[in-house]
Amino acid sequence: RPVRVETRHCIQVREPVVRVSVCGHLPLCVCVCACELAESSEFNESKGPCLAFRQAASVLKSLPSAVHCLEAIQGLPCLGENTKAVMEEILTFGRSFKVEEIRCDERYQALKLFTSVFGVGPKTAEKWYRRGLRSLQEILTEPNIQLNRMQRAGFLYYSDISKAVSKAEAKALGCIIEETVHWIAPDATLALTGGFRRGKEYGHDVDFLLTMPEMGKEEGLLLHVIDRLKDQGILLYCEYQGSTFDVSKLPSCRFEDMDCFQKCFLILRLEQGQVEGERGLQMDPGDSRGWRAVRVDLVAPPVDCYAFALLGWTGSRQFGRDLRTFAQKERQMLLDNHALYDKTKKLCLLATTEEDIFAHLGLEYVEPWQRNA
Ligand code: TTP
Ligand code: MN
Ligand code: MN
Ligand code: MN
Repeated sequence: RPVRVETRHCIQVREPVVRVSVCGHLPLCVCVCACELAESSEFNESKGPCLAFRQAASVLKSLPSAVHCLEAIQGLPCLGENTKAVMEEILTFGRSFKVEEIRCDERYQALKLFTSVFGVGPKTAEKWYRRGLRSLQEILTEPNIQLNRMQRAGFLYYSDISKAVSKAEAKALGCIIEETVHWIAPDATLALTGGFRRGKEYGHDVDFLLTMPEMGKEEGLLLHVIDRLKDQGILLYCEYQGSTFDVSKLPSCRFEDMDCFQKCFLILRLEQGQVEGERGLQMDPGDSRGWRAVRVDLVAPPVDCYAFALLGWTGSRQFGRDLRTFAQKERQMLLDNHALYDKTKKLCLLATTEEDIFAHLGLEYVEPWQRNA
């Protein structure tokens, strides 16, 4: 399958490289390094380098074949000096000393560990590190640490929610959510978004978008869904955010991934018997509980924002970033999860489907599975 890297338009349409062994595949190996460098830059609050490494990682991920020399990557976009240096190290020594140094760094290790807890961001992680804390156990036993509700849930379900969610598990959750939503509102529209809509085999959570055919009817919908999940005894944790949506605001490109729709970040209890192919099987050897905790995100935009929300929440993050950059740089348009604003015409362009949005942008439609940038 072809990989299309459109340098002219800033958008890189990339395909996932599946089933390649990391060590035997130089671009992927460097891709992993670039991800670690991005993460390390993020911990150091170096936003520019962080984005540059993420972009480099994304381009490398899309290369379909082996790279045996630096010349082979000449002309490819987004591969800066730092990334090339890593690649050169790997080509010469079979390893990158720069990346190995980062991997061994005490601060990097601690921040990576702490931010792996649901509800813990780089700021909190840094605070704990500065207090001399290094392990999760130390955090739990340190008397002066106040965990918020989200972090307490993060620790409580740590082993479950740090385990990848499989496609079968996502499907089982889809059935539960669908039944719950349609029990409350039979005419509600429900869509799977996030990584699983992009065809990924595994994810860190399962994302859903729901809306009502009539504007305004979606108000209060999530609260009902949450209540119903609680009644079924499967709601382990819920962080609800009401809508702060303001129609009069122009799309903002500084928003990054945030939007103003009502949403909730959940932890649900999934019975192993509900997962296809796992009936009678144990999810985890030595674990006979018969259930696991799974992270689920629900978002409920008003119907006129549905297509934009679907595009935004389908991701990937990098694909969304590329698309917004393209809209702004090449089309003088502002795109976010709510709307598409044409700065030249000074109006918002309406869309009921993702196809409409790509058409407004003058782009060929990109299938969800091609958005794994
Ligand atoms: P994620 O669930 O974080 O990521 P993912 O589904 O692509 O991958 P994973 O397997 O790790 O779950 O977010 C899904 C998409 O939603 C992502 O492209 C970014 C977008 N998003 C928003 O638009 N707004 C938000 O507030 C959040 C949290 C995510
Ligand atoms: Mn997800
Ligand atoms: Mn994620
Ligand atoms: Mn999510």
